[in-house]
Amino acid sequence: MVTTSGPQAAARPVDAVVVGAGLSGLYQLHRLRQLGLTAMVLEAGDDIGGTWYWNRYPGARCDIESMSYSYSFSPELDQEWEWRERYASQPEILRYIHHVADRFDLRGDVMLRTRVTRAVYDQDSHLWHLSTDTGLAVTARFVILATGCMSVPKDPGIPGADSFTGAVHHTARWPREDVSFAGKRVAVIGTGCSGVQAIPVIADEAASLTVFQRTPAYVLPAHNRPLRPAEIAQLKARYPEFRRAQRLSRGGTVFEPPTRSALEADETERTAAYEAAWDEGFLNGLLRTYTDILTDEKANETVAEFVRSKIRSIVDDPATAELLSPRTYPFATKRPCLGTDYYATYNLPHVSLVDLRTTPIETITPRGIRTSDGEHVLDMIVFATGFDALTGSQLSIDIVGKGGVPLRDRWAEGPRNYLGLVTAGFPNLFTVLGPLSPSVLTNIAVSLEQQVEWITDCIAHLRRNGITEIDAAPDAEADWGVHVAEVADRTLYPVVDSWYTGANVPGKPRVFLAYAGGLDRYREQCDTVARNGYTGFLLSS
Ligand code: N01
Repeated sequence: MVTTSGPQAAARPVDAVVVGAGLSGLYQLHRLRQLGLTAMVLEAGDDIGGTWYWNRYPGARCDIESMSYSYSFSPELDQEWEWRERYASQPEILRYIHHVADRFDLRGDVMLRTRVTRAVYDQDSHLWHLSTDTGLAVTARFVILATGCMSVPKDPGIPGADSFTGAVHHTARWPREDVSFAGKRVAVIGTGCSGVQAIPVIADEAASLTVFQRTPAYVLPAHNRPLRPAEIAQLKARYPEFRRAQRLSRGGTVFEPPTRSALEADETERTAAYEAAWDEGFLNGLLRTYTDILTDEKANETVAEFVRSKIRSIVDDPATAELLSPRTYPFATKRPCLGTDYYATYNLPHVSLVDLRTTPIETITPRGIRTSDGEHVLDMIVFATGFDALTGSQLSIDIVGKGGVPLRDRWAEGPRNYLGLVTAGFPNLFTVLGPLSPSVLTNIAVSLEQQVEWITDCIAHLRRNGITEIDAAPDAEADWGVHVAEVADRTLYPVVDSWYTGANVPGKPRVFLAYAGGLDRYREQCDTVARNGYTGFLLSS
């Protein structure tokens, strides 16, 4: 009954199609196979790796420690893979993903260079019909969107971009071949995590680097270094226990939760706590010093000012230090960044900073970038301008559910789904790391395993019980949306324009896009739903 057709049709039928061959998609394939399902992964890129395939810009590196940011499902894999650095570089993570694909023999079911363009649900047969840009058509009972939370680069929308005669690159679509900056006048537009990682590396080689900044980031030092054999051995010895702790944790990383408000501590104590966190070099180190950094503006301001004091102590020119100091939004309400030598880079004589708040870009010209202050002549422009996050990758596929309703219409006022997993009217279509789930607020390596395992168990349950369709009940979906918003409203997140709220993309509905209640609570809710027979879902045979 389940068939593939079209010019490059695969010979075998599939029960499930997974879209995307990144960390989520590959693990989903592995689990579906273990269940005895036939599954195929359709991947737009010409190799596996997802985020770590596309984001190969200079300096790209994970900002969660390597021994935490990796699959936990195989104790053997944990023991045999040896991470080299505290924070793994993009090439090292890509090597790891290739190793996993080989070790679990996953490549045979991955179809590369195949972008899913349309998915239409047939209500009578309970099957999804997928079309791709190669002409391949696939029919499957289940579709799992493992399309990533940051996979559609945002159009920076700067006029004249096509007229530039030099080289143009986007950090999220970096070419596979080496890009040389030697002797070049380079511009970077954007100072989010991608720009922050690329800027010091580009500055190392370029003749000149001009950074065009609209909003400064809070950048914490990574203190990256090679891992010592003894510490690797030590963690490997207790990996099972460590992995368990990660799974039960709030955000997928293991730490001692804070117990006090920042406002209960005096300034000396607070500064000591912040200094210790700064010296440790964890992305969320400062966030974890006190309980209320993300919920109380006054508490938050104590950290924000601490970071500003660090910027002033590193950057020689006080005017530049001030421009680099975030003042328009609370700490961590836009994602903080982990950097290496980021602020010190601005002390280099060939590096300059353009503040787009006072001198906005008017246009890109054939020779460079013109701001209200004049033209900057350039050889290369690097866009580090971010993504249409969380919903972009799903809405870039023309998904049509029950009654011919397009997902784009269903989500016209923001994403709707139940548990971040299934949207009502789009049965048998699951999402991993999608909107309204913990995803981007957690260590996604842990989050994706939780969701993939839940989806796999759910599909197993459906098959065991002869159920052909699972859909989200509209009232359960509505309640989940309310819950996600309520939890977000207890924090400072929603007040800020960021990609978390969709505000970085013109015309995108302004909704807080992730579940801020914690992975531990989220897991508990998902497990309870499953244990009680998939409450809130509509099951039909
Ligand atoms: O994108 P961003 P990113 N003119 O949206 C500016 C993950 N990540 O690719 O803030 C001028 O954060 C924009 O300015 P503003 C991580 O989750 C992880 O850097 O909109 N400027 C901002 O400065 C991260 O948060 C790692 O005012 C324009 C920047 O471009 C997420 O990906 C590494 C502009 C965009 O920052 C996204 O990070 C890298 C315009 N027209 C990324 N448009 C890890 O380490 C945008 N900007 C795992």
